[in-house]
Amino acid sequence: MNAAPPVPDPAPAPGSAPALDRSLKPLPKAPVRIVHLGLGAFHRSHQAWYTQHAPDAAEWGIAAFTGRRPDAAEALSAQACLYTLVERSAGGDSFEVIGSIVEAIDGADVARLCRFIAAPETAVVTLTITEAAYGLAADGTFDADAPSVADDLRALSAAAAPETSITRETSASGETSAPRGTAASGGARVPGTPLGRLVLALARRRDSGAGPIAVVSCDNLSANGDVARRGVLGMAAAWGQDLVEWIGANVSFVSTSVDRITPRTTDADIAEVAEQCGYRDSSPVVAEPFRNWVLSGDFPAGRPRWEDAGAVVVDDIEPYENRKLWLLNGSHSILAYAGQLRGHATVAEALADPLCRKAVEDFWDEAANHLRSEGLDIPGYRQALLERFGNARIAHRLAQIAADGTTKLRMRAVPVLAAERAEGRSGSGAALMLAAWIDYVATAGDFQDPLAREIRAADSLDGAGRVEALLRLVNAGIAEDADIVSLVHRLCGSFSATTAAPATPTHT
Ligand code: CS2
Repeated sequence: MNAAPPVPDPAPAPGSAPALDRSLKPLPKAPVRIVHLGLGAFHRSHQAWYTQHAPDAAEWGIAAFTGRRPDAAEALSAQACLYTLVERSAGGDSFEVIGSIVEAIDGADVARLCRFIAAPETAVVTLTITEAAYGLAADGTFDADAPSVADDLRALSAAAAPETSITRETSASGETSAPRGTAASGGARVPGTPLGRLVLALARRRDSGAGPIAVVSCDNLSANGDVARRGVLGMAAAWGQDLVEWIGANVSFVSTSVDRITPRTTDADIAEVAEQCGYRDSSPVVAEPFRNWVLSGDFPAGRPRWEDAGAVVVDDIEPYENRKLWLLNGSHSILAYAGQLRGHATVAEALADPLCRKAVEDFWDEAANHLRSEGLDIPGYRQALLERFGNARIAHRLAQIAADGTTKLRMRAVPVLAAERAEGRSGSGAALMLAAWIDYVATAGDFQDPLAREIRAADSLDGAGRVEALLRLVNAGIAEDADIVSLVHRLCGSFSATTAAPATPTHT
């Protein structure tokens, strides 16, 4: 079997373009050995790319499940799960068909998820479920009271009861099927969160005797493997101590740092693929040429040789993770909030604004004080980021990055702020990121955040009380420090559209 990247036939005349899957020679599909939760553009530009480029790709197919909606699975399934990766550099685009995803499935199809995870061939579960989906409270502990988590805890506890049909069905045949958000036939509700679904499927794996497995978080969280473990064990407690113990002994939680800028696909991208490749692809994905994957942890049932495709396996992931989370994601958040306040729409536009650029550089200086491990090459990393962010052909929308601010700022601003203050400095660069977010939520008509309701309530207060209430949603510790509250309060208003930029303006 050969899972090497397929090569399209010569392009047909524009206008009569066949669908992508029809224009390729039929491809052998690798057997499913990886299950992915969170089928979105980033998974397709990153883990699916690494899997396709591993030398043993022919042995490792991915069954990818969507999150909230079935759309991505339907679109991909309609073209045999093949899609085009458009690698977009400042100089031009190149195109590659990716075939490592072999099944694309609606996340609500928990029966299929249970079947795949209970199969002994399945060795790895990867996750891109977003930072907000790990069920963490502002203090980093598992938040059993969050409404979607509480629903799933009830669902899992009901499913674990021997008399419920969900248990009978999953243990007898591997089938646990119910329409989205409704009860399974015997009355037990199917979990709706990714981790709730994963716990149900892990219970099935335990019952089937398929043995140990690795869960690999690919979300932008520090110590994401530990966070995933906390979330999974928190959910599993509702099922019972026996499952908690089985997971403790059989599930390895791998931490990773993932990197590849992947803006949302636009209609223009779809049209470009049709024109350049000569076939119709409803679901291409656009990404920058740069990619990076650092992994740390055990794979008890094996994994593809991702390191031969450029992934890096390390014993201590923390320095890499912090470098990426603080320097890349942290500055992304500054640009997202400050940039939109200044009227910009994309990362490249915001970076070209001297006021935003200065905020980024100041924050980087602070973060660099705490990135001291050997080999991190912070100057080189910063320079590369300026080039990556400056790639204006990648229209990376600030509105996309601005989502889920409470969860993201907890990882991106708070650790640098705390580390700076612990060394006797103000941490004003990190505080400015928080201030920009506070100004942004006041002006943004609509934004996505797991705590959107609480943000609206806090935002209705005034003055320092408002700042304190908003900071509390990010991290209780910073809200309780009067000096930090007053620093952030003073920095609010720094990015109003009329604030004068330093010399050499490039922005109108
Ligand atoms: C971004 C990330 O949306 C965001 O929060 O900061 O998605 C970022 O583009 C990726 O982590 C790049 O690897």
